[in-house]
Amino acid sequence: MDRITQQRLGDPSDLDPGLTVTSVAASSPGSLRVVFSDGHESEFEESELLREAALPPGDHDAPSLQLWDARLARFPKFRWSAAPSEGELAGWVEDFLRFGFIILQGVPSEPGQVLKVGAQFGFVRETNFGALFDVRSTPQASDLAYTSVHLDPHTDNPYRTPVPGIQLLHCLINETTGGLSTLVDGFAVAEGLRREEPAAFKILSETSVRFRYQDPTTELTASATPIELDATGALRCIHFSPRLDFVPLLPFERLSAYYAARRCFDQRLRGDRYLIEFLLSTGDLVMFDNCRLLHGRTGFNPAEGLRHLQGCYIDIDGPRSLHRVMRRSTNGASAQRGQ
Ligand SMILES: O=C(O)CCC(=O)C(=O)O
Repeated sequence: MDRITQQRLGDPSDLDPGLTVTSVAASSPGSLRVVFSDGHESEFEESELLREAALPPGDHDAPSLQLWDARLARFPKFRWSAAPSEGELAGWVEDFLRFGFIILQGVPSEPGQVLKVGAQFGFVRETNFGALFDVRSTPQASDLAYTSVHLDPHTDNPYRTPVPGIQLLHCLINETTGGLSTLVDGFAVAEGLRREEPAAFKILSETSVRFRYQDPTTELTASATPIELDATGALRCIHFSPRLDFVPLLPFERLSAYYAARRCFDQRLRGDRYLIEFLLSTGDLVMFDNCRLLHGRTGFNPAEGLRHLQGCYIDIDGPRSLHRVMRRSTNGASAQRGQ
């Protein structure tokens, strides 16, 4: 093991498969001396071995997810600052990891500001739409987001590999009476489906559908199950965009079952039980996990005035890394104080 990088210098596959531990003895308080059958001896911290052995797979050190529905009483909303204190930033990140979104208020309504907020949490992910994209109603739009129509809850860019992890939308101006933002906790909806309609849940987690995007210079396509699970059966990512999915040719019965399941999921995503609706006013910014939450908006009338948001994507692991690094400095400070 390299002491500085904490990375292994040797490959475990090169060890003798018959290698065993021949003795373990306490060498000093809290330390163990382990002798192996090839004669190698090593010193281990007892607490480190126990901590490592107890780790469950996945994001064990992130705050637990708090699944929510339309009854969500307190929106995770904060006053934005260009130079937040460590405590403020920790609060933003923790609520983001718990609820899958946060709303930041008081972000200066200047073009490009969304990139500065994105950079506070991680690395901006550029796509064919640019590092930053303008969400406003335009003629000849390349995406329905750039019109004034109502958008049902969807995850962004399911045709991209990997999908953008986190999306930020910053309101520069909204002079219309419509254009309300909507969010749904896709994980809460999927867990509800797993409990109440297990056959629908199963088919949506086993049937790959194709998503496609094309414009004059770009053609992207990717396949994914609408509900993606990890090896343990836990939810990993929702891939759902009612305007972009193409279902493969399947035996009739399976296709009918798939469509029934899709309808059931979609009705729950759009229904009053799970959906929250709110107005993004000038200076408000919403940041959400594009693997867990679905977003949309109500339609608006551009004749009433301007509605202009700017958006960007950042990688999914930025806030998770930030959370660990901040905990590391808190733990370090406690250790230094002898706690
Ligand atoms: O206009 C909005 O509020 C959302 C637009 C949207 O869905 C998107 O940019 O992905």
